[in-house]
Amino acid sequence: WAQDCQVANIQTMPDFDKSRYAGTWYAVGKKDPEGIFLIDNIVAQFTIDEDGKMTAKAVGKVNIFNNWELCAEMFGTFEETPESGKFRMKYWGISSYLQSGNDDHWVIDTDYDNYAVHYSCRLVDADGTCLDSYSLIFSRHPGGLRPEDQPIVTQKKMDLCLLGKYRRVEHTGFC
Ligand code: ODT
Repeated sequence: WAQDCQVANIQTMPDFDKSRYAGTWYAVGKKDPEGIFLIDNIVAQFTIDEDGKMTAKAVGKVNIFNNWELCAEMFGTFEETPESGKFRMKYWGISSYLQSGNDDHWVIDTDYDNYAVHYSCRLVDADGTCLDSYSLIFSRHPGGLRPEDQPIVTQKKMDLCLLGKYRRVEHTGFC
């Protein structure tokens, strides 16, 4: 049923626990949106502040002004929704020439200790499928996913109708 590709039918993490989610996540795979921003060396750090709200910092290599590679420092705040795995993410960069915006931020699945699958649909088509999405596969380990987590992540990519649309995210120490 999740494979009808309807955004409204996408299942997110049940009883998502943001405290267990806190800490550092290394992006190991990414499905890009239109007008890709973050390229590689993407590391996100989630924090729960004193009033229980989730915030995050992320770094990643970006290309701006066509040919200028730099390490972007980004910030995000997360607004909760009735579904614990679904957030609205407001984000901005440390500099004005970096992207800013407001996206859906869905945690599709995580075991908190090893892997996480993130998804965001920016534009829902008239037929209910997604016209412009991005998705990140995160690992707690900079070297990548553990072999035992790979089939789980592959299944989630299928549920998101994005199997085959991901690329590997390199970590070279650029950021
Ligand atoms: O790379 C793209 O093209 C889309 C990226 C959108 C901007 C990401 C802004 C990050 C804000 C702070 C950190 C949040 C962590 C987010 C985790 C996943 C989404 C990038």
